[in-house]
Amino acid sequence: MLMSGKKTARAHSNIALVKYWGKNQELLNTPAVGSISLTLDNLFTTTSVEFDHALPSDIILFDGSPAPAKVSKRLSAFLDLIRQKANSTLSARVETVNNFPTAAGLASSASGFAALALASVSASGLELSEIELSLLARRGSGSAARSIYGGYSEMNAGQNPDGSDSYAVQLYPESYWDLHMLIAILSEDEKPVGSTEGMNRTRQTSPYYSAWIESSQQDLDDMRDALKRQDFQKVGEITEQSCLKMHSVAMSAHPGIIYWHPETLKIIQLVKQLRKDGIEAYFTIDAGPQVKVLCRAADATTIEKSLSDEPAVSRVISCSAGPGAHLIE
Ligand code: 2P0
Repeated sequence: MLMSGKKTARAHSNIALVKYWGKNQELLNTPAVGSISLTLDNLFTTTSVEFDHALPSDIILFDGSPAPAKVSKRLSAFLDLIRQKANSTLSARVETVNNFPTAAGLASSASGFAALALASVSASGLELSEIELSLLARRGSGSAARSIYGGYSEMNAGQNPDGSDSYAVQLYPESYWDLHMLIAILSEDEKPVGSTEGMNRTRQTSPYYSAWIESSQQDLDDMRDALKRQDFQKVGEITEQSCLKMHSVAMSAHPGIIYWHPETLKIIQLVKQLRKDGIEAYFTIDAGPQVKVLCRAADATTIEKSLSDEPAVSRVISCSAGPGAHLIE
């Protein structure tokens, strides 16, 4: 292995406008549907990796403390993919820090595995293209494949049995359009059902799963077209519809998976009221209770104030489009 010392990478979270929910192959972590996302500037993970002869096994620090066993196991399994590529058996020291609550539906695994992919690839001396990095990040977490890129990205579900066409590409850079995403934090608790488990249960038990898969292709086509035309109303409408369909299919699993809190619905109603009042805002929700509000930059301050005034909202994180994964000093 060509050792390159300690390398540090930063990757930003992304929020899907057209959602991914369901896997084709669990081992290769290939998604059953494509997805389209916006990478966010103010939510990110910073990760350092150093491969070291002196280490008997991987050491993984998460926000300054030893990572829980489940997290360490998942990260070490990911590092095994790099070791395989680099033909090495060296253990690594990994330090990873999120600037936002972990595992509460803020896409921490997206920024986490994108940062880990870039840092570990460069610490091992490998040189990979963006597509190769996206393929690798996908093995850690499906949504991480999109966080390799800044701005607007599209993940292909792919068809190849080896997963080789299951990667994301950038549709537009962060400078393309001045959209904002306001994240209303309702609870910072860890979600009750992880995404991977939720997706598997949905595929195995929901009677609506095939309808979800079939209808997603049209959402992707429509979203690509709306982004191209910068048709904000259309982008917002598809975003809400894709979110509602994703949660409906998860709720119809057995046992049903409900990520929403009562306050989640309250914020949905607030967003609808804002629209009635002439302010263009659209909601989306991931595998957690938080509501993300998509809006134009010019309306962000007004909407942020409305959200902050809600007693259920503990804080609002205001984001615009963010950059792709990059190395830092
Ligand atoms: C998404 N989510 O498209 C969807 C919408 C959450 C709801 O991708 O199992 O952590 O690691 O591939 O990427 C969150 O799931 O799942 C996710 P795995 P991931 O953003």
